[in-house]
Amino acid sequence: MSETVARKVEPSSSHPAPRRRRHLGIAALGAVVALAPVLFLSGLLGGGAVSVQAGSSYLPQTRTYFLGADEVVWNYAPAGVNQITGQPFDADAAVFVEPGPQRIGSSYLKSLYREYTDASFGTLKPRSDADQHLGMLGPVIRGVVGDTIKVVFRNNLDRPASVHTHGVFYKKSSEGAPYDDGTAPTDKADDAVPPGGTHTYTYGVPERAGPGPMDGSSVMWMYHSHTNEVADDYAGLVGPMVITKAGAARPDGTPRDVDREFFLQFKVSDENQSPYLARNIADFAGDPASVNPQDPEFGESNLMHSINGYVYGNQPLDTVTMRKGERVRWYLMGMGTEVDLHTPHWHGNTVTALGMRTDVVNLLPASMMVADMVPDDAGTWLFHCHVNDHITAGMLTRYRVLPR
Ligand SMILES: [Cu+2]
Repeated sequence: MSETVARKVEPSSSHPAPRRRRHLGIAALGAVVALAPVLFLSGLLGGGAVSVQAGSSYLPQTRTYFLGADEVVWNYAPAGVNQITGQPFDADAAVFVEPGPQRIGSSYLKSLYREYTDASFGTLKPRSDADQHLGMLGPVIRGVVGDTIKVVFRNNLDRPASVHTHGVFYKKSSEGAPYDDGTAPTDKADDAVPPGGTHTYTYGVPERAGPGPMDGSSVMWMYHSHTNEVADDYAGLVGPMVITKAGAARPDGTPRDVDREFFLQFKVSDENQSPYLARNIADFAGDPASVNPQDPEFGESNLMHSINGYVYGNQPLDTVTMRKGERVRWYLMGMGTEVDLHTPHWHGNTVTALGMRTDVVNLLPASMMVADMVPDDAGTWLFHCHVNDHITAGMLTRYRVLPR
């Protein structure tokens, strides 16, 4: 299939044509097993001695998450209007969100990670108010340096999938990625969990998975399916992970010196490369038989310039609300391909990131960025990718700072 997609009718001055537009776009905390109060854990998962902050009284735990990969119909624009302008979608926006005879519109079948209450995978764990902003992302998986994290993964999809994490310590049986690594078949059950299958991934959290010398009290990692990595990403199988310094965490693993955490993924979600493209055409286009998947205008309409799966400010504002003076930590991540160069910009307030004061940070595919904000300016503020083309295509949201 051609991956070359030309932009729909745009002045050549601003969009020289032809252009390559791959614009794509846990209590579960179940089993919490307190081990002995240790300052040093030896042989964690075979990873050798792990220092757990001399002087800390932190009791390392095993945190267990029940993670399903589910088929979900996701609407990138649930409000049905452009919530940045406060107006109905204009012609530029309609390309991406309005259904039509040869348009899928704003709803697509996706594969999403969702959290369940237990190993029966019969009951979804309700998302807390604090997690409502996650949108399309999987649940936040948390650990503290010294912990062990277990992810019990159930594949409810019709194709193989996996869980591959960044940052934490894993053996080959928990890497979640198939390639010729010379390992035995017993170490490959994690690579591609079959439809209906279950696999338990085990991760150590040594010091090298936690905050480094220049970090704050917590760092971000990500997890995603790595069985068919590109298609799995465009299907939507991605989520955030946070590791907090021992001695700096609340019992639930959140950093004590932070009042609110937000996790936002900037991605041009290319629905043309989703494994569900044919089904999405059949289910959502007005006249499926007339759709030509190679048509550049059709291709363009499926490039969803989204933040957590929302376009044109459709992320509910209530879910990204904080108070003046609170200690707010933003965890941002990129994903995707060469069009996924994003520069998230906060209006109204500043952050510190990488030790510097700024109000714009940089994201590339699979970048992870932590930015701390103590908002001093109340109001409803724009938060958007500063890449011009991405602004036009809807990669914008809002955040709200209430008075103290
Ligand atoms: Cu961008």
